[in-house]
Amino acid sequence: MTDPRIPVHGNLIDGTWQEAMSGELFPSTDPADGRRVLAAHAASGPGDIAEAVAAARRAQPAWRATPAPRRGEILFRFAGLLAEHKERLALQVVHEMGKVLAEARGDVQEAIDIAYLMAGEGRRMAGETVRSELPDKWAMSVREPLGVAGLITPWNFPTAIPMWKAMPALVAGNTIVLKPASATPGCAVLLAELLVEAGFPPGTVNLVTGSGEMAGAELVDNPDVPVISFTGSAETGRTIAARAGRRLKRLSLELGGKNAILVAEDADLELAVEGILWSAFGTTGQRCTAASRVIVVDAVADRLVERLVERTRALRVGPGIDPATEVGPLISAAARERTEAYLGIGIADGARHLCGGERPADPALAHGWYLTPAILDGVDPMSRVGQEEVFGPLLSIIRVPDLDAAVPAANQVAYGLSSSIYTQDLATAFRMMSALTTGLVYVNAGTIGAETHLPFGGMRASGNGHREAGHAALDTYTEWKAIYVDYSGRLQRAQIDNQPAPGDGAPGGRSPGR
Ligand code: UN1
Repeated sequence: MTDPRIPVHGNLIDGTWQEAMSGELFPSTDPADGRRVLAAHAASGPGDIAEAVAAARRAQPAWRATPAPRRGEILFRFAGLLAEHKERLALQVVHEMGKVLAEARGDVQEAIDIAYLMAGEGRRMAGETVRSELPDKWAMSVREPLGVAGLITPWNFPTAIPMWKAMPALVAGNTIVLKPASATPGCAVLLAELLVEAGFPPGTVNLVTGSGEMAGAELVDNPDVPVISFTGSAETGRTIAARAGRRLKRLSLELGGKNAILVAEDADLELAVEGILWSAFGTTGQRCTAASRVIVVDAVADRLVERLVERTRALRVGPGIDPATEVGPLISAAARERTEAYLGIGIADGARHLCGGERPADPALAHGWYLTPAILDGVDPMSRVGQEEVFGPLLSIIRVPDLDAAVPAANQVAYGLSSSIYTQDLATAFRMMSALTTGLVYVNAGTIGAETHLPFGGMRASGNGHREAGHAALDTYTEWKAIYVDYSGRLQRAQIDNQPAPGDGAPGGRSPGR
């Protein structure tokens, strides 16, 4: 990292770029070739976070006082800048995170979409106006920002997910401190530069890079950060929840998934194969929405599996930058080892190994974290590989006699993020839409590909009940204020002055004899 050709990036605090207090740096590397250092980033600690939070806190009253439509205009400008710089950002995503270029463009497009959506919220931000129960009294509700929002984001969508959080937080009048994943700080730096260029005032947007233990933890503990939004593993989510709970913080958690694709006897099997391949091995299986299980009825299982294996074997593994690549590297050596370990656990528990799970022999790929996409058949739904999140290119096939058996198999996991059903029968589709207990349900499409104007999130251990994206995202970053205006000129006592007279027989009225 002493190489002068390696760019060095600091933190954005109060509108200026500065190094970490420790003066230390950490490298970001290319998953396609682990030897390649892309940049050196500020290795921040509690002091840096405290400074960023203080700046965000100072900036918040003026930002809150800026009319929401004006705030929205800055988001709109930012969305335009993102679109203008889309290719540059996408290339950064490819080199830092490893996904293939087409998907990296999709990642940035998702950031653009949420920026435009939330820009519009600046002119909506709806509350309610309702009739008071008393005369000459007006009643309404408005959303209020919480203050400083702490955003802790993952590496798998290094532009989309930080913006899923930053855009609703900002348009609602909060200021932010973003702590991006330590694997993808460079993407966050580019985003921060564009946020500054768009015109967010100094202190409104702060970026602090570093590890979760050193920097993220302080954000969760800092008493001046009333709301934390985190996307990552369920394990880290639990730790954050315990710490944030002690301070009664608002907390939005977006955690793992163990998503299933159900295939009915009447499914269009070719379409199902396409959806399964894309959902299981797109982004190298590193989406919280990735399909990790296929639950197929016996009648079509052999045909489906045969076709799946054939197509999986033909998937091209390679660097994301190569347009021919379909499956890029995993994020790190540890992530590859984790997927390999789950393959071993599945085999040990009695599943049949059908294909994949090898480190490619091609010497050109020797220094990247590559693994060929793998399939296990005959997986017991209650076994470890049938239950635990892998976050890599490993698909488990679960065979069931019929759809009645498929539903409990799909639902009996700790997670509840996404699911899908392939069927050509309308009644089956509607039955499954109701029976599948996940926050996202797809019919005749895979488990991935959520759009930004609908709520995104999962049931059970996939989160803590909050949703990102859509109007629902505002719920994380605002609280309700109910306002009553009494212009009657006299004391009016709700629930007392509007009680039914005794004995008038109306509901709630007391009859004289009692
Ligand atoms: C994630 O996997 O963390 O629906 C987010 C999808 C994407 C977002 C995935 N739009 O797969």
